[in-house]
Amino acid sequence: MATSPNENNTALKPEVAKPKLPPMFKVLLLNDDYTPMEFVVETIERFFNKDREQATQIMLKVHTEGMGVCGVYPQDIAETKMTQVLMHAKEYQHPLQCTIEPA
Ligand code: TYC
Repeated sequence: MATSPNENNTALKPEVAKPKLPPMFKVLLLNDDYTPMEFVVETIERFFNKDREQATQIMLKVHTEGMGVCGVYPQDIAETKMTQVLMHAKEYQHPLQCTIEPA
């Protein structure tokens, strides 16, 4: 019997576009007893594109709860922001800590 085309179902299925979202990471600030509140607010404004009010809310959450999320980004951007915050804090000799974790 003549084999019909694609009898074994080997033809490629039409590709359905499935855009893959990159894994996201939270950038967290940690509380400490020494970094001035004003410095933390300015840091959040500068590196996370928040306005004064948003930055103040985040700073107060970190201050009262121990940590808080400044933003959620793809891994390379999250790592860059963490490094920027740590370098900025070091430059001004504040012990402010920043870390990332999977969202
Ligand atoms: N706890 C600090 C203070 O009382 C303020 C502070 C807030 C420090 C947030 C770090 O990530 C931080 N001066």
